[in-house]
Amino acid sequence: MTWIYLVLAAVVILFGVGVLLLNRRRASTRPVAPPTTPPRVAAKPPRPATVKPPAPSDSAPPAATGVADEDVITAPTDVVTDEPESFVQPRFRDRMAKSRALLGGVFSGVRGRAGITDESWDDLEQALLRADVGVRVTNELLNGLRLRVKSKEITEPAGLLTALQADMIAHLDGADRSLTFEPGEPGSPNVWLFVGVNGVGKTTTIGKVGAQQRELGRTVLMAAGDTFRAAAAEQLATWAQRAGSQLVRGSEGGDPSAVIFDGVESASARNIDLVLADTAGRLHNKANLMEELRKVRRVAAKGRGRVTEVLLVIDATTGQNGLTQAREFREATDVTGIVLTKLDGSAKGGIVFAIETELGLPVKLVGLGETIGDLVAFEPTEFIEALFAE
Ligand SMILES: Nc1nc2c(ncn2[C@@H]2O[C@H](COP(=O)(O)OP(=O)(O)O)[C@@H](O)[C@H]2O)c(=O)[nH]1
Ligand SMILES: [Mg+2]
Repeated sequence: MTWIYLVLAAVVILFGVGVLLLNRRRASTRPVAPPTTPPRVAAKPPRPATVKPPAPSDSAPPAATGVADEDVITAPTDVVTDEPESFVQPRFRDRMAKSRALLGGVFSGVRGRAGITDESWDDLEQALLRADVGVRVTNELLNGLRLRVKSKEITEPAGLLTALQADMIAHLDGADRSLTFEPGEPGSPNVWLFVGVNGVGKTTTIGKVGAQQRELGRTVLMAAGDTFRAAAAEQLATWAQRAGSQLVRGSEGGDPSAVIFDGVESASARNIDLVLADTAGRLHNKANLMEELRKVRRVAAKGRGRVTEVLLVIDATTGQNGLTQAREFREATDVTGIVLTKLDGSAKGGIVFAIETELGLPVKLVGLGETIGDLVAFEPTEFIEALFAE
């Protein structure tokens, strides 16, 4: 008889274990909603994705050539719970000493004269041109002021400088500088693409933007589309960790479009709000690079992703050279805005005028340093006041 009891007991235990396992499995396949206010947990490094090198394809986007499941770079990490490092944003006036040094001396020279003389006009013209404001805008600004001096509306050097400051602000005012984020269906992430030549600060900017967007309560995935060097993905991985974001990366030399495609798919599957897509700033030749970018753009919007920003990153220290590069990028992709980096290290802050006038694109963000908080929204009034500050 005892053996009957033993068998019965075994059956009951097995049944209990079965029910337990079943419940577990159900719980683990349940989709996890993205946290609206992310819970505080200790920072943990994003687990690097296991990667299968994508099939080489230079002529068409992977989706168009039918990316087989096994070609897709394996999905990244757990749902984001990590918070970004905390940060403080600098003010323009704290970081623009170089531009101010260039203009400030000239302004005080002009102010120190008894009246408005030919030298005053020459000094102002020289200073604006040296600050890279550009010939066109410099002429526009000074011609307007000349008329007002002629009509005796302005009679004093101090008045001239006040008017110049106001005109410079007015010149930049009114542009839409907001970053477009369209809340939509769950599983349909916004994609912001970052383009620009090598070394301008794309990867660093993505890190900073990621941290800011996480602060706004959005979940973020970074896609390491710069497959040109392995170190580029490493660098982005570090930023993803600091910014509390997920990461999708491919293999060195792999197809950038495939990485970005997979980034968007991963984000979509995990209801992540925003994909920040990094790209390479150089390829074997310029035509190649531009074709690559067109492809990346197409592929990013292929699935459920919506490309709502294409941000062209320009290094402020390169002055007018940056403008020539910018024109090529604008022709290759539909750029929606400019990120002007390294304004802290540049005396050529006037490039903002040249960019907006020559390219017809708004400067949306400005880099004021190398740390995670050193990216600010572009504010014309604060910017110009920083240039004129004593
Ligand atoms: N001073 C300063 N340095 C910056 C800024 N943005 C980026 N950098 C530096 O510029 C260098 C190149 O940046 P990176 O993001 O790798 O450029 P990428 O090649 O375009 O991705 C790095 O040393 C960054 O720290 C900025 O706003 N100010
Ligand atoms: Mg980079």
